[in-house]
Amino acid sequence: MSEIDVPESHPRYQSLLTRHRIEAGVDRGITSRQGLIAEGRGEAFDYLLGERTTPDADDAARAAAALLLLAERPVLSVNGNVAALVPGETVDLAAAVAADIEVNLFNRTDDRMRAIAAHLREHGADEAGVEIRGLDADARVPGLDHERAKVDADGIGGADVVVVPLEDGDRAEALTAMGKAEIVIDLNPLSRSAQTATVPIVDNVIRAVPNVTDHARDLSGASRAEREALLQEFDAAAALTAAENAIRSGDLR
Ligand code: PTJ
Repeated sequence: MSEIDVPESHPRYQSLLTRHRIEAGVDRGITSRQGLIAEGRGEAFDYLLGERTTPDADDAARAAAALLLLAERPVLSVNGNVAALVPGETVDLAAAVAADIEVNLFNRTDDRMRAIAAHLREHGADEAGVEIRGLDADARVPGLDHERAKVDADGIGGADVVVVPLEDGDRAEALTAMGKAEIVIDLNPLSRSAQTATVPIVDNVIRAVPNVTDHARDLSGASRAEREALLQEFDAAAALTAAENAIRSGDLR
């Protein structure tokens, strides 16, 4: 048995675990109620994908790992859904690629910012030497007129590569305009964020984050040239088309 009293062999195990984590996130003041709706939207795409990491999503995860290892100042952006679904896994990824984590919320409140930072610390951020940012909010992303514009100057503000999971919005485009590269994790290949990403990963964040970590560990001994070659070979437009085709031909059973 696991945290949801359902055996891991249950055919809907992953989906039930995901729902449970989101519900618990809302109860703890980490996830917004809109996060429940966002989860439902994601689940529909995941259902059509067969709730699996496709080979194309796996290639994207490897390219993302290469990009993070090439980065000088990588930052993983975390919202209320990501904090509820993959807190420990996000800390593990940050540690594997020497990234900071920054809490960045669409429905920003001081209470939620603090609750999420505390939740990430409970999942080992301090022990792993991972910095949790976002509370200073002493810089702005130009061109955004909502709360996601608030960033830390020494976090997302100064980053060269930003991981943007689970967000159908205009921030990825605004970050590109600032000269940053983005890795977007989103189950909808047509979301605005996925469409503008340097590396879009069309996969459930619950599978994608640990997968990028595995690739990063695997690439830890690779040379700069090898990492650059991986990135060069990656074709974002082709990856998005492959994901869309997989979803459109997906099975509804
Ligand atoms: O915590 P906050 O205040 O920052 O708010 C976070 C949410 C997620 C509520 C907010 O960003 C939002 O409303 O997002 P959207 O516009 O619903 O976009 C969420 C995107 O993530 C959609 O394209 C979904 O398909 C996708 N998605 C949902 N669940 C998952 C997912 N992608 C990957 N893994 C998931 N588990």
